[in-house]
Order: sequence, then structure tokens, then C-alpha cells
Amino acid sequence: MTAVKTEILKKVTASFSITGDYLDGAPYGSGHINDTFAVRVSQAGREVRYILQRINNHVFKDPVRLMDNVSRICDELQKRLHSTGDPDASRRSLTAIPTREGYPCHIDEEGEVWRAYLFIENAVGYDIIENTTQAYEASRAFGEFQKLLTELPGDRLYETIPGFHDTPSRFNRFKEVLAADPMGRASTAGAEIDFFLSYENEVSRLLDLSSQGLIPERITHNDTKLNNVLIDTVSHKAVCVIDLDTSMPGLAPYDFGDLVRTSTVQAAEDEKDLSRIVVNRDMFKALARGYLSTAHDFLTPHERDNLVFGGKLMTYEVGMRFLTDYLEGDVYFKTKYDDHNLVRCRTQKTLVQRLEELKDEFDDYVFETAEALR
Ligand code: ADP
Ligand code: GN1
Ligand code: MG
Repeated sequence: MTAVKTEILKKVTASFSITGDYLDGAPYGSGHINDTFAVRVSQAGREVRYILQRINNHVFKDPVRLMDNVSRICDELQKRLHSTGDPDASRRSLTAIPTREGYPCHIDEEGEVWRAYLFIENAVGYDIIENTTQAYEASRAFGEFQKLLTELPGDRLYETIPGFHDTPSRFNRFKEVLAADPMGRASTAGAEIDFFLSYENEVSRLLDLSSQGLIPERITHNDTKLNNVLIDTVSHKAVCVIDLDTSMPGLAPYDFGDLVRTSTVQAAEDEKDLSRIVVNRDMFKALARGYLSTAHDFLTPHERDNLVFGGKLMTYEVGMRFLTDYLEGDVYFKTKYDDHNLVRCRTQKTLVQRLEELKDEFDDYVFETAEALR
């Protein structure tokens, strides 16, 4: 993250329809893509927080169209939540604040694109899963997110990153970068490269089922890592799904899959001690129960039968993306040290192996849980 001075945050805050006196602002959260800040404003003596984000325009080529998706999704969520009389509706979806001129984002003198959201208070996102309540709640919330968006009116949502979960395209890109080896790093990642190359015959499974009409396109979140859902600090219920930048057409197993990747192991995504990459069966079961509690009504049998595979595929895919980024010189994900992406890749590789060992047991559990809900 390029450092952002507090005067800049103050100026950017002033460009949004935010009233009151600016107090301060600081980097916030642990996302890998955008630059996120929490700013504090005094409104008639009451401190109010906002989230300001500098959208990564290397990753998102058209932030204005992206914000159009976000507004449509948030409006629909609010409409649906209000219609059920939810007393906490305003905390249950993001609310973007327009600029003073009424635009969804602000473009600063350097061409950087900013947006502002109401800060959702008394709720936090977890980087590492702590208990099965969190697993159940996170998964229930992402299932509900899909459910509430099944009838979104209007055109197909804009694809903010084309081919985001097109694993075969990502596989080809990995091979291209590997062949070019621009940083001369391939020799330091031989075992990882061989591992990711060896899955060629599995990378297109979900897209093949989709093109055969067996798995439908839906509006999915596509980045369902655990810290992209905020959980109430008092009730421990999931409050709000956040990070809607990749919410767009996708397949249900992608969303369940990234939950499996990020919520079944009680270790960090960049854990170096691979003996700590142990899949907690109870976390998986809570995820399955939570997701099916909200998604069971609309899931087709093929979607349901591929949820567990989604976990392996999403873990494989992001592991390969970390490896590709390592080979390319760390141009996509934020990194904290030289081989950070390689370390992340190794963790994902280990998790793919662990998930393969549990595949049959997990498939059976999903099947039985879904049958019990019929
Ligand atoms: P990234 O795409 O970089 O992951 P996110 O949109 O996920 O960015 O935001 C980064 C972090 O900021 C989140 O993990 C969460 O902790 C926090 N955050 C984002 N939006 C809000 C919000 N509206 N209210 C409270 N916290 C938020
Ligand atoms: C990124 O934005 P964040 O940190 O929630 C990435 C995901 C990866 C994830 C790995 C737009 O998610 O696809 O799975 O890192 N988001 C984008 O932690 O590429
Ligand atoms: Mg995030």
C-alpha cells in the first residue's frame, strides 16, 4: 500500500456526502486487494466511523461499473430485508455513500478511485476461524446472500474481473508465466509447480458441468473468505456480507468452496508450519449445515454434489494464483515479504491434499444433511 497521509484522507472524506468534523483516519482490515481506511468524524459531538476505500484499479479495470453492481446488489438486499421486517436491516448490507456531486465514487488528482461505506459497528471479520458458530453463521450468510439475489431485476451483472473463476484460463496463464519465468523464480518452486501442473484434468470440471446446463449460473459472491463476512460481537450471528467487488455471475460451488478453504483450518492462509494445516471436520460440518440452511431450497442436485469439489477447486485455484503471482514478481496480491506468495501457495497446496483425503466423508455429510432437509 502506498502510504496515504491523513490530510489526503481528510480531503477524500470531504468529497463524500459525509457531514461533521473530520477527526482522524487509519489503515483498516487485512484485505489483499484494496486500500481500506477507517475514518472518524464528529457529528454534533457524536463520533461516527466510515470506511473509505481506494479501489485497486490495477485489479478492477472499471470501478464505476463495479460500483453500479454494488449499488444494485445493496439496493436489492435492502429491499428484500425490509420486506421481511428485519429490524437490523441497515446493518445487514453495505451502504455506499455518494459523493457530494451524487456520484458513486470519487476520483482524486492522481486518478485514484475512492468510495465510502457506512461503518458496520459491533461486528468483526475473522482471519482465522475460532469456532463452529462462526463457521455456521458465515456459511448461512453467504447462502442467504445468494438466495436474496436470485431475483435481482435488470441486466446481467457486469463481470468486474472477466474469467475470475475460470480455472482452465488461470491454468493456461500459469503455464505462460512459468514458460516466461520473468523473475527467474521457477527454480525455487519446483515441487509447487509440479503439483499445480498435475491437476490439468480437473480444472474444467465445474465449467464443463455449467456448459452442459447441469450447474446454473447465479449471482454469487466469488470471494467468500471468512473475513468477508462481519459477525456480531455480542450475538455471534453473521451480520453482513462485505467485499462485493467480485459479486457477479458465478457458480454456487465457488462460494461454498472458498468458505471451505478459509474456514476449516485453524491456521493463517500464510501459515509456514504445514503440520498445522489440519482440516477440522466439525468446522466443515458446521459450514455445510449453515450453507444448506439457506441455500438448500434453490440448489440443484448437481450443485449440491459439487460443493465439496468446490472446496478443493477454490483452494487449488487460489494456490495456483499465488504461485503465478510469485513467478510474476508479486504484481497482484499485497505481500509483506519476498516469498510471501510462495508461502501462501504451499499452504493451499497442503490444504488441497488434506481435502482430497476427506472427500468421500464430506460428500456423504453434505448428501445426508441435504436429504434431512427435504
Ligand atoms: P479487500 O477487497 O481488500 O479485501 P474489503 O472490502 O474486504 O477489502 O475490506 C477490508 C476490511 O475492511 C474487511 O475485511 C473488514 O474488516 C473491513 N470493512 C470493510 N467494509 C466494512 C464496513 N462497511 N464496516 C466495517 N468494516 C468494514
Ligand atoms: C483476495 O480481497 P480479498 O483479500 O478479500 C482475492 C481473492 C482471493 C483472496 C485470497 C479480487 O481477496 O480472490 O481468494 O485474496 N480477491 C481478488 O486471500 O482477487
Ligand atoms: Mg476482503
